[in-house]
Amino acid sequence: MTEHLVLHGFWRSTASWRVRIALALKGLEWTGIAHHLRLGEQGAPAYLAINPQGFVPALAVGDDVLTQSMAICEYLDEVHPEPPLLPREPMARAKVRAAAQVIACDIHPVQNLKVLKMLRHRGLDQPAIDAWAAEVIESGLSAFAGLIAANAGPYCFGDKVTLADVLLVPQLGNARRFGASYDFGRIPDIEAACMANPAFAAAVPELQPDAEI
Ligand SMILES: N[C@@H](CCC(=O)N[C@@H](CS)C(=O)NCC(=O)O)C(=O)O
Repeated sequence: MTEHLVLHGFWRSTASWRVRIALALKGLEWTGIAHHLRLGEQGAPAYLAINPQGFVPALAVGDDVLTQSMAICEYLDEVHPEPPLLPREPMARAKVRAAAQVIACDIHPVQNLKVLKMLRHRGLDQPAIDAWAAEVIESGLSAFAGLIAANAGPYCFGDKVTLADVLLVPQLGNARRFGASYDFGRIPDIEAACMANPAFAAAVPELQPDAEI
């Protein structure tokens, strides 16, 4: 029996967006609970009891709770193996994880809301903060493009969607928000290929019930 899945997220959170894509790729039903990040709801005691980091997403699986979007995506992939998000072969698997981690570990944490707020508290004005985020995103995505350059398309790693695509598409949403360029190598073509997939199309922020547009 599949346990009930509840996604704690926020429409514009790219880490929540990753999980929405993974859930849709796996064809899983879920319900959502929105935590408004700009209003600071991620810091409410009731939510900190769910995720002491005060970050979305968190995925409740029955009575259990998972945090960290990459761990959640990999959990979903292990419990619902089709279609796979990671290749079986260890070298190929490690390369997909490495590309995904460029975004999850090296780009996103340096430009997430918490860090941008810290910059504001240290005196940076909004244009300087946006420029910080854009610089981090552009240098990271340029490296990401180099890492996958030799692979065939239409996706990051050939003709199957992987975790790298699941991480890339939301990060491009953040690139647009901060006015960062992402016209590096195959990246725009990969986004177009992903967005033709209904799972990616359904996961976009603008279609979420808590969207403010
Ligand atoms: N490494 C975490 C990052 C989660 C994260 O940074 N979430 C952001 C939204 S995308 C958040 O909740 N920010 C709230 C804040 O910075 O206060 C993951 O992948 O789940």
